[in-house]
Amino acid sequence: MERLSNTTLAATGGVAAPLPRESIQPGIVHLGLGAFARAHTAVFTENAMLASGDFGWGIVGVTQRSDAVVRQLVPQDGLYTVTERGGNSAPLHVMSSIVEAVSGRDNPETVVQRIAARTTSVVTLTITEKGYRIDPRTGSLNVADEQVQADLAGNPPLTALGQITRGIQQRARQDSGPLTVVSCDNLPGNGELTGKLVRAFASALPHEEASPLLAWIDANVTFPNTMVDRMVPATTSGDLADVERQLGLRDEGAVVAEPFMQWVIEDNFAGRRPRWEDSGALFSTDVAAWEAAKLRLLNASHSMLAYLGLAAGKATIADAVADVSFRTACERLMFDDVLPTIDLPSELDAETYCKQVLERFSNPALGHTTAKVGSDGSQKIGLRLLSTVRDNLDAGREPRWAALAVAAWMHHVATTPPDALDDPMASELQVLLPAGHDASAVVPALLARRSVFDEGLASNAGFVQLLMHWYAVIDHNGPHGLGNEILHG
Ligand code: CS2
Repeated sequence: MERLSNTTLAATGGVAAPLPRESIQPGIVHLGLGAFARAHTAVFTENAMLASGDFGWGIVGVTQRSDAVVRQLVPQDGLYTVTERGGNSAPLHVMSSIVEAVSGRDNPETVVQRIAARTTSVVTLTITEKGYRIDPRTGSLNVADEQVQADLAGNPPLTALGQITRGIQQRARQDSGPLTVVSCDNLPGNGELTGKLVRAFASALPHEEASPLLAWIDANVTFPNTMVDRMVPATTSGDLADVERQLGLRDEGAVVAEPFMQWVIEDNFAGRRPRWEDSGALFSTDVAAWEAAKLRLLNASHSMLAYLGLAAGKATIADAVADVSFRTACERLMFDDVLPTIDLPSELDAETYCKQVLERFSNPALGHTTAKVGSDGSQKIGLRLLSTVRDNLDAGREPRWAALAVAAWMHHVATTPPDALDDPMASELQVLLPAGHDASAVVPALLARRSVFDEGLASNAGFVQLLMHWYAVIDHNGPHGLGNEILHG
């Protein structure tokens, strides 16, 4: 079967790319060209170009560690398809907003040049939690990280923060004008955090480089906060075969997603920006509240379902939420533990939001695996669950349900074979684990991991007791006993 490309697509006369390709000019550099970016950020940008007629927002997409997406997209002239799965799905869509795909690992200097180009006014990023290289003890850039050190030493930068900061430095030298850096990862205050990390990188450079760079950043670069939302599972070979049948062409870069998508952005841009509001993005002054709601309600219950599901042998999130006890655990987490600790944005109604989240999890067509959502737990549980634990403990309440989710993560870590744990901290976690996997051994061992649990949490007797209780239930009672304890315990 022929590959999707400008020429083959025109020849099929079937599904068309709606954007006039020849008119699109690059305007955005996107770091982290994974499935999420192609199904979310790129879709908002493409639709904004279509709606506004301003075609100056073509995307230069950069891959981080692997060049797989570059190999998928380059032979296809950057074209790929988005397939929606579930009720109210739109028809297969051919996306044409990616004008160049660059391997950040193999061509870091090109990345710096693209960020520095006068035509670029926005850098967006979806590099996942671990891509930020945060030192959990300081909450700032981990300057002890080997790769960060190499980037600081002046090698062609391989970390995202190194690429952005070196790109900005080059921009300052070339006088390329203002830049807005838009983080689209599930981190509280993601824009503020990115600004802090960029400044930390710049400050760690030799003084004669650092001070003019920091001054230029203050005057020319902004870092708006955003909240992003769309469930995007990993594309399977079955998905590729489906697309091939519909399109009549082979698309190796295809992505699938739920129909729902949302983007809330702080309107704090240093220069030009796409008219994302024309494609449904919401510009808000209250992004922190949106982000907290999404992270602590949706992402937290997503993680909970992943680890409970993994303990009970459920392959997908839809299978896990179909279990009435697991669904109840999610409801209790959201209503009893999370909602009392956050202020919702005025546009959100708690009941409706939580109901909608559970409906979205139930989408059977999506095939979002518990393994995928459960990956990188060491990077996720602090943001998604431990903030809720802390806030409840501080208020004198028992974080019963958040503790269940954390215990389920511990059980996942303790029962997954060492080489199968999908987590950047896998080896550090494995080292801590005792030989057996019962509660009294595992819970204290993992609580000792200071980059995940701070001293206050690790020594809180009430929290430790909850973890021991839930861990033992998961480990001894089997899925049925666990369900009983959730529903009637
Ligand atoms: C998920 C998220 O994999 C995960 O950790 O919780 O990717 C989730 O699907 C998105 O944040 C939804 O917007």
